[in-house]
Amino acid sequence: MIELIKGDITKITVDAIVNAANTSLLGGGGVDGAIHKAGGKAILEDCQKIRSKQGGCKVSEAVITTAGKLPAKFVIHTVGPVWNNGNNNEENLLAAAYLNSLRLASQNAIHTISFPNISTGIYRFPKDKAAQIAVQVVSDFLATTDTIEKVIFVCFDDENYTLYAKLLNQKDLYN
Ligand code: AR6
Repeated sequence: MIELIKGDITKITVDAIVNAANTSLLGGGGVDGAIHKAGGKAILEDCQKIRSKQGGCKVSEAVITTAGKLPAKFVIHTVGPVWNNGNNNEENLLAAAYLNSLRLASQNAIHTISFPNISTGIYRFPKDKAAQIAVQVVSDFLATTDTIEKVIFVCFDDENYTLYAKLLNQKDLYN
């Protein structure tokens, strides 16, 4: 099932929280900053271990760490694309970021997972396009998995919340 919540992703209890990270995995602003701040240094320590093994995380790929003090078992860090007028395969890269996060979650026996609106802040991906991609990829994946039971879209701003509410209501009509 898919749930929609407006609020702060660091406050919601799930098995795994997805982070909209950058390729360095060293933290940043936006939701990344909030996750590292609330989760504490254990998350950064795990990220540094991953960096020394594989040198960070490429755009659209995903890695998994502890969730530190967050109300979750894991954080899945993925890197969305920076929007550049749609000329750099951004839509496919965003879809792959969602898909790779879901695959990694299911490989780690994660049943509940929350997503922020990846790339729609500092990376400037158009919110309507991003919401359509997120809802499509997640719905398609849920139809193929027994492991993941619940995906929560956590919207921080009103614009994203309204876009997701509309899309998810339309989906209900089809199901
Ligand atoms: N809970 C849920 N959503 C949030 C929160 C929160 N606490 N804080 C912000 N958002 P952004 P990006 C929303 O900029 O566009 C970082 O510096 C926000 O309103 O966090 O993928 C990284 O290190 C927006 O809708 O991520 C990268 O360098 C969404 O989260 C870069 O930003 C994503 O906004 C990644 O940029």
